Amino acid sequence: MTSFSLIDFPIIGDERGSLIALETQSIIPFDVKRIYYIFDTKPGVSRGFHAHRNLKQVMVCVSGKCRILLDDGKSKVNLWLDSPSKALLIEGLIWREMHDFSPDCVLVVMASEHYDESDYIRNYSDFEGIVHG
Ligand code: T46
Repeated sequence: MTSFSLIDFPIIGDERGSLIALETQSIIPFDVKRIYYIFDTKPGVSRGFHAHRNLKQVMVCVSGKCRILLDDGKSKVNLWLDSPSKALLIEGLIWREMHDFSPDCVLVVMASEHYDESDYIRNYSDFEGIVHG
């Protein structure tokens, strides 16, 4: 199963500017149970450094940008979330890190489950052990 992919949110634009509408099951491919956002990140701070056992998430920078590192245990990919219409879907066992937040970054995350600390794998060796069996 592909564990991450980019989603282009359709922009509804007119002479006044732009609007993006997100509906579950069509644009967001799961029922959203939780929304959180990360903002006012201090300079030089990185976040994440964990994987999830059973969680689907869509994340988008509605303002500013940040760099996301994704690691499936075999290879690592870096990508920038730098547009309100460019979202990232993560639905598998993926180690994620967020770096290089711009001062104006507001990273919005839509999640398929309520917050559950037991769903987190916060130790990289544990992550590798699970991925490689
Ligand atoms: C993820 C990345 C992209 C809550 O109480 N409820 C919540 O819904 C969340 C997300 C966090 N928290 C608490 C848990 C910690 O005490 O807020 C504190 C900071 O959470 P954390 O260190 O996990 O934050 P990040 O930025 O490292 O990771 C977050 C999400 O936790 C995670 O699921 O994928 O953003």
